[in-house]
Amino acid sequence: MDLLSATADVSVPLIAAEIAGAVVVAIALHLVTRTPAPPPPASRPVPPPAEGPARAGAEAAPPPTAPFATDESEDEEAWGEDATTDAGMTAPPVVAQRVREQHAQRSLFGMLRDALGRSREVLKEGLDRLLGRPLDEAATEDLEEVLLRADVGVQTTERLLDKVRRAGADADLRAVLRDEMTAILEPVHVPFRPGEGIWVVLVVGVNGSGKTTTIGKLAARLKGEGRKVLLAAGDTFRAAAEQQLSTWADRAGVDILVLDEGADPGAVAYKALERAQAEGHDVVLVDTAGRLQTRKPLMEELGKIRRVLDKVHPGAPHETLLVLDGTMGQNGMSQATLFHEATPLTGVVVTKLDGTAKGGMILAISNELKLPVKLVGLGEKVGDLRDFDPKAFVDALL
Ligand SMILES: Nc1nc2c(ncn2[C@@H]2O[C@H](COP(=O)(O)OP(=O)(O)OP(=O)(O)O)[C@@H](O)[C@H]2O)c(=O)[nH]1
Ligand SMILES: [Mg+2]
Repeated sequence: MDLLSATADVSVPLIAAEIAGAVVVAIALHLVTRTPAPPPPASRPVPPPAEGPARAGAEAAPPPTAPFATDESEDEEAWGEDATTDAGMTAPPVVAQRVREQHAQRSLFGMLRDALGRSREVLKEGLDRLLGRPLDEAATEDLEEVLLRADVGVQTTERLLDKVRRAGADADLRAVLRDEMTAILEPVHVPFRPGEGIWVVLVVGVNGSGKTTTIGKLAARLKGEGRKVLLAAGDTFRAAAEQQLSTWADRAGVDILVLDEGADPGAVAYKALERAQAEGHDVVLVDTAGRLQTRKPLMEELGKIRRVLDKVHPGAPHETLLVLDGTMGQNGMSQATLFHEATPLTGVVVTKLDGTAKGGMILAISNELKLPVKLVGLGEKVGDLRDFDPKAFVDALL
C-alpha cells in the first residue's frame, strides 16, 4: 500500500485510536515473539568464522560516518523529535504511526530537492549558464562537463548529449534532459514490494554504507504494513553489529535471530529461514557484514549465503539489495558493478541523500547496469526511507 496516500486523509481521532491500538498490539507481539534464538542444530555444526586476512580488508575500509545511536537521547533522535506516546510510553509500538507521520510531513519531491545537494547545484548552475544559448557544439561541450561534474558518469553523459544533439539547436534543453533521464530510469524501475510466502531480502554493501540502518527502517515500514518481520543478524564479524540490529528490532517491534559473534553467516541464514518457516514470518531481512567489492573471498561468502537461503527456501533470496552511500559518486558505480558481478542484484538502495549527495550516480546505475534504485535513505530517522520515484527524482534534479 502507498504510505503517502494511505495517510493523506487520516483524521485526528483515528490517529489517536490507531496509536492506542498499536501500543496494545505491539506490546503483546513484542512480548510473545521476541524469544531468544534457538541454538544451532547439533547435526549441523556451525562452521568457523571466515579467515583473518580476508577480514582485514573489511576492517581497513572507512568506518561508518557516525557512531550508531544506542543511548536513550540519541535513540529518540532516530525516532524524530519526540519518542514518547500520549500514554507516556517509549516508542517502539507506535512505529508504524511514526513512519506514516514522517512521510506525511514532507513530499518526496521536496525532500529530494533538498537532498540532491551537489549534483543538483552543479546541474542547475550549468544549465542556467546554457539557457538562452543555441545548442551548438560549444554548448554541448559545456553541457558534457556539467553532467560529468554532476556524477552522471561517462556513458550516461554520452547518451544524454546524443539526445541533445539530435534535438537541434533550438530545443528546450531542460525538457530534452528531463525526457531522456526519465527514459533511463522508468523502464528499469521496479518498486520494492514483498510478494507472497516468506519473502527473503539479502542486504549487501561496503562498510558503513547504511545496510543495518536501512534494514531497521525497512523493518519498521513493513511492520507498519502489517507484515510479520524477522531480522537475521548475518554480520557476525562484530558484536556491535548484532547489538545495532537488535536495537533496531526493538524499535520496530520485530523479531530477530542472532547467533554467536563469529558464527558463519550461512548458519545465520539457515537458522533464520528455519525459524521463519516455523513461525510464519512474511519477510526475512538478512543483514551482512560490510565488504570491499574488490575482496574476492568476502564477495564469495555472499554466494554461499545465497546458496544456503535457496536450499532452505527455494527461490530465496527474492531480493538482493545493494546499499550504496549516496555521497560516493562514481565510486558507487564501481561498487555496483563489482557487487552485481559477484552476486546478482535485484536493486539498489541509495542512502545519505540528505548529505552532500551525488545523486547523479543514480542515472549511471540505471543506465549502465539496468538496475532499479528501489529505495532512498534521506536521513537517519526511522521514517527517512522512501520508495524511489523516477519522476520526482528527475524533477528534483533539474
Ligand atoms: N544522514 C544519513 N545517515 C545515514 C543514512 N543511512 C545510514 N546512515 C548512517 O550511516 C552510518 C552507517 O550506517 P550503518 O547502517 O551502520 O551502515 P552499515 O552498512 O550497516 O555498516 P557496516 O555494518 O559497518 O558495514 C550510521 O551512522 C547511520 O546512521 C541516511 O540515509 N542518511
Ligand atoms: Mg551494519
